[in-house]
Amino acid sequence: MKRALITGITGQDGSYLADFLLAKGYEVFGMVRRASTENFERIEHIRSRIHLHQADLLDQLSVIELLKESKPQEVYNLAAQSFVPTSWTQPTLTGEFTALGVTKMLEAIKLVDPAIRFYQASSSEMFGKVQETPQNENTPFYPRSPYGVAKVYGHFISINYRESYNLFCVSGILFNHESPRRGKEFVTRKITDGVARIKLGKANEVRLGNLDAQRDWGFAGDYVRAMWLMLQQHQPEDYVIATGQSHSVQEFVELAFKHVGLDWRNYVIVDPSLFRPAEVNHLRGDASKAAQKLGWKPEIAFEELVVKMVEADLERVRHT
Ligand code: NAP
Ligand code: G4F
Repeated sequence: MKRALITGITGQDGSYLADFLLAKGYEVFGMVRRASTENFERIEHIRSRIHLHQADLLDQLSVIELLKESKPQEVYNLAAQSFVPTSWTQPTLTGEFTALGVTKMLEAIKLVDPAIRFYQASSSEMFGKVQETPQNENTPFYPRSPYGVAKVYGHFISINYRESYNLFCVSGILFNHESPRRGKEFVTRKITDGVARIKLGKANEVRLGNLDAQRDWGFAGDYVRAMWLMLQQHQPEDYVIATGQSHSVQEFVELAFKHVGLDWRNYVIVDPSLFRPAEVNHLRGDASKAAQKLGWKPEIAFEELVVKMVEADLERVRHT
């Protein structure tokens, strides 16, 4: 039985990846940080089938001990301060988690078992002020937030440990991916949660920022499959994972409201306080390398994703 360790298992991607690896027959270990109240909502359904260990990416010794205890063959490093706006209000903390945390994990792997295969959660946010469209593995980075800058560090330190110590490190440069398990502060989930609450009479409006921003949105369940595929290859390489199509925030809003028979213009308020100090205006990925080498392609299209998220929020809000 293969053993995998997931950091960030309580997050959106960590929970889908745990589902995926369990279905593949893996023994799954998850790193969780101590909190005064448990935050295991997304993994409640598999709690009895996974092993949770306390450690923190900020604490080197705890990461080393975690690898010694769990003895994984594969490590998926998904833990990060992942919300872009918070990276402006907590820039050094974001750097500690999202950038230096990667080095702590790589150092632990080098020390405990250099044969471990390592996946780093890189991000399309690294392309920021895009230098070409669509973006592929060779597109230069131009991050526009402290989060994006931290992810560039994590990306290059993974490449550096691959080249310096011959570790099996891969980075998945993932474009935005969403699901009913997405955190409610991210724009897609904020919209679908708002639509559900408005439709069911529990809210009158939803306040949003820049409706013109465009993203290449896919489904998180499809994207965790790509993470696993990257670690099964003979050579460690980096891959862009994306749908190849982008849509504006406004298009997402229109579809979500239309699905419940409402006109979005009656409910959406544009709030200038939600605009960012520096915006990433337009992202669109070219995942042809992943299609060719991994045989990966997304299975859920944009419209289906919007409907899936609205329906899940309607169901949840109805029962709360
Ligand atoms: P998420 O839902 O925000 O989950 C982040 C996870 O990281 C949570 O489990 C969180 O634990 C954990 N974490 C944060 N700081 C930690 C620390 N110091 N020690 C231990 N655990 C810590 O993020 P996601 O959407 O699943 O994304 C997963 C990864 O992919 C992140 O690295 C993100 O930056 C990256 N990424 C995401 C996307 C996307 O569109 N979703 C695209 C590209 C890259 P708590 O539950 O305790 O807070
Ligand atoms: O949903 P968002 O907060 O995601 P963002 O900033 O693209 O970051 C996500 O994707 C990255 C991959 O590219 C990940 F690395 C990162 O961890 C995270 O998962 O915002 C999307 C867009 C932005 O342009 C933002 O300005 O939506 C715009 N937006 C408009 N109104 C809003 C809002 N974003 C949020 N969060 N809240 C709003 O009210």
